[in-house]
Amino acid sequence: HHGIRQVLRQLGIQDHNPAFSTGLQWGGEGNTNTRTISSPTDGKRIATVALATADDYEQVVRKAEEAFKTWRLVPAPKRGEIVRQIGNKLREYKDDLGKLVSYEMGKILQEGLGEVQEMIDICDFAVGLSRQLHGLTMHSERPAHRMYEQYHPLGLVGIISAFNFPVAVWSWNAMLAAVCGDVSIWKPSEKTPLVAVAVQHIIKDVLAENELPEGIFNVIIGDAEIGAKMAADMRVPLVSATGSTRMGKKVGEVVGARLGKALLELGGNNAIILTEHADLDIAIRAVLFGAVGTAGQRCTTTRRLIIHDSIYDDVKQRLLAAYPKLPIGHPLQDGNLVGPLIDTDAVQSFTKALEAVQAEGGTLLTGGQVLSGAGYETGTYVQPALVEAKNEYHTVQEETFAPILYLIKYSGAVENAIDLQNGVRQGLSSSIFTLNMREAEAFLSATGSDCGIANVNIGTSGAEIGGAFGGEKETGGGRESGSDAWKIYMRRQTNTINYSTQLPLAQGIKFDI
Ligand code: UN1
Repeated sequence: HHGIRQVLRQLGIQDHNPAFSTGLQWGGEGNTNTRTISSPTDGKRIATVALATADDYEQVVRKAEEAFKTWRLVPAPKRGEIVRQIGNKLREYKDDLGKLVSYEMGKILQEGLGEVQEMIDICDFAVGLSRQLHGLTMHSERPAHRMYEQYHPLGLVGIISAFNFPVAVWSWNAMLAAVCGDVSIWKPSEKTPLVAVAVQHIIKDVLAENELPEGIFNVIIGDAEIGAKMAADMRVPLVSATGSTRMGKKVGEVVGARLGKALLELGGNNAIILTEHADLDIAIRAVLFGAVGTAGQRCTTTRRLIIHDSIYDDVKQRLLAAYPKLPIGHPLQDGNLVGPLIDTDAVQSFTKALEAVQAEGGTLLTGGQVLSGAGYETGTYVQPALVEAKNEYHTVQEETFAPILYLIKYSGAVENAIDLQNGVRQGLSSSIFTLNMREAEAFLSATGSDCGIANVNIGTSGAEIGGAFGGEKETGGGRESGSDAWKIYMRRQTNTINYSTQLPLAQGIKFDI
């Protein structure tokens, strides 16, 4: 069925998989604590993984510390060469990895392949970056003095990734960290560890072919306790965590208490504004991809649609026509656009949010059912929901990681829509559809969207890797992927050099003995 056994074999997934890898070695095979991974698509058991112990964690950190001593001395462009080889191997395995992402996580194959493409793209980006880890030079105020800044490798980077992008978000962190001279320890989501095992097999081959030491890229499979260890560990100067705001607050607090660096990419409550000047033909397509793509389980998923009252009924009718026609089913089956939710807990959150929003006065327009019958036996497939609601409803203020789109009406000027869009605790992605230049520029201005991502005539999801990715407020403030996001993976040093025969002091201070 869908050739999944063949894919697992190609990717080196065993029936029982080890708990950790220090790059060249696997370990923790015999651990008694294990987890069975079943596909949300058909409920079938895929394989088991062992869960790491506290001792395993220690072993991984020790190997990583050792490897850092070597890796930081490898010239950055040579580190880029290793990342180039990883990118090439990912190209070779793109089909298999895409299928495994799809089967283990539940996103449709096109999106699984897209996720692997994001990994390939960030590898290319990181290779170029490996020759561009630039600092600035400044003019010293003192004669015969030179001043400049440089970036040095930081050390061990902990990467906690989420189930919804089980490999791409890790690669944004790990590939940048690698060219920056850092070593990484990856804790994948315990819901999607197999694709991490698969990627680690690929990395392991590249490390072995290049006779690199143990410990440059590590993976450790465990529950929240392993994440908590990493957050508290002084030996890990940077912890990058993707997931819920609840999780991020805990990680941020613990890392902050030891004054480590935390890169947080947490919840979103992303809105699209449709003004009276929107090109609705492209807007509706963007809304559909944003709201039901990945079954509403992206952190960039469109959760709120803020619609001008003059076009409200038209938009509502168009969505009401499209929603019942959504092809929902097995994500590896051609033609399906909506796969399952990750598990039945997620289905429960979906159902509960719909009950709650209706109790607050919202109107369920369509969808909301948990699907049953042939092909839907797992109880993880749902009919995406459209709900008429008010922005201030408690339920609308929360991120429910499921396909619920709230329709919210505004009247008057675009500023009213922007107020609604900003009127939530999260600040990841935002978008406006308008052909009116004044509206678009107002949305992008200092009094416009308060999000880390603000798009015009493009939806909230599907960002390119070349830009910095992340958001403000409860989204956590971190920036990953493109632009100058690499800087957080390095330590910055300002250097002033005196080549004169005098010792002039800055600020003209006289201190003669
Ligand atoms: C996420 O959901 O954590 O912009 C990342 C997007 C994707 C990445 C999403 N490129 O939707």
